[in-house]
Amino acid sequence: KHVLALSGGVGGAKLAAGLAATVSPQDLTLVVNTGDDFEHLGLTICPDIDSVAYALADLNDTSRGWGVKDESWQAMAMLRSLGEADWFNLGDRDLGTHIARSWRLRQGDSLSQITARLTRALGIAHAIVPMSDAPVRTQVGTAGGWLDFQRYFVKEQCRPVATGVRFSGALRAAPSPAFAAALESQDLGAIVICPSNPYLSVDPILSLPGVWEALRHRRVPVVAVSPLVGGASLKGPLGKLLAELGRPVSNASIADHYGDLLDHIIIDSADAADAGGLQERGLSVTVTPTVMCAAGDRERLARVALSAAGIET
Ligand code: FO1
Ligand code: CA
Repeated sequence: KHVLALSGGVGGAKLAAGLAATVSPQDLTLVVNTGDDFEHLGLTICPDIDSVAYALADLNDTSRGWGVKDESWQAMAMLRSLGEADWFNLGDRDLGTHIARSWRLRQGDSLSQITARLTRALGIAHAIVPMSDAPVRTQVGTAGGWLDFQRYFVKEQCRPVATGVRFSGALRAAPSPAFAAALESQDLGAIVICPSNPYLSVDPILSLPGVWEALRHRRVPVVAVSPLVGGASLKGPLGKLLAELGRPVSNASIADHYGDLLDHIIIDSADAADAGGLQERGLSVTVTPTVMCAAGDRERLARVALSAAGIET
C-alpha cells in the first residue's frame, strides 16, 4: 500500500524521516509545503523541502532546527560586511543547495525535477516532492498589511499580531506531477498529515486546486499527528497564531481545522484529557508521546501513525 504524507518543516520533517525509515521508497510520497519559499539575494530558498531533505540525509542541524549541521557562516559574514541583507541566515553549506536550485530553475528545470536531483545526490531514496511546481507564497496579515512569510517569521520574529493567512498564487498552482499521481494512485492506503502548523504549513498544500476534494473523496484513512504538546506549540508560532485568530490553543482547533478530512488524530500523552472531546466529534484518537528527539522516537511515531491507518509495518 502507498503512503502519502503531507509535511512542513521542522516537526513535520522529523515524522517524514521516521516514515522514510519505516516505509520502502516505492511506497512513500512525501509532499512538502512550498508556501514558505521565497526569493532572497537572487536565490530561491525552499526551507521546508530542505528541512525534509536534510533530515532524511541526516544532514540536519538538530539544535537550530533548520539548515545543515557542522555549518560555517563565512559567506554570511562577507555579505554583512558588504552591507547586504543579513536577517536571513544562510550557512555556507546550505548556500550550496540554494545556488544549485536557483541555477537549475534558471536553466528551466521544474522544482520537482530539481528536488529529485538534489535529493538523489544527497543519497535519499525516497520521493520528496514539492506540493506544486508553481510559486505559492504564504503571507500573514498584519496591521501594516500582508507580510511575506519569512519576513513575518524570521525578520519580524512573529511579533506582529496576525489578522489572517493567505497563499498567494495557490489558485493558479496545480499539484506537482508526483503529488497528483499519489492522489490518484489505486494503491493509496494512507494519508498522513505530519505535525506541522496546520495554518502555515499544511494549509498551503490543502489550498491547491482540487487537493482537499481529492483527499476527501478517496476512501483512505487520513491520520494527523497534532503539533500541540501540553496545549501549546512545541516550536514556532502556532500557539500565538491560534490565539490571534480567535481559536483556542487546543487539539479541538486542530481537529476543527481539518474538519471532515480527518479520520484519526494522534495527540500527545500530555493532552490525554482532550481524547474524549475528540472522540465525540467522531474521530478515532491515539494518545502517545509525540515529541521526537532521537531517531527511535521518529520511527516509533511513524509506526503508530501507519498502524492507525491500518497499515502493517
Ligand atoms: N529560521 C530562523 O528563525 N532564522 C533564520 O535565519 C533562518 C534561516 C534559514 C535558512 C535556510 C532554511 O532552510 C531555513 C531557515 N530558517 C531560519 C528556518 C525557516 O524560516 C523556517 O524553518 C521555516 O520556513 C518554517 O517551517
Ligand atoms: Ca476520509
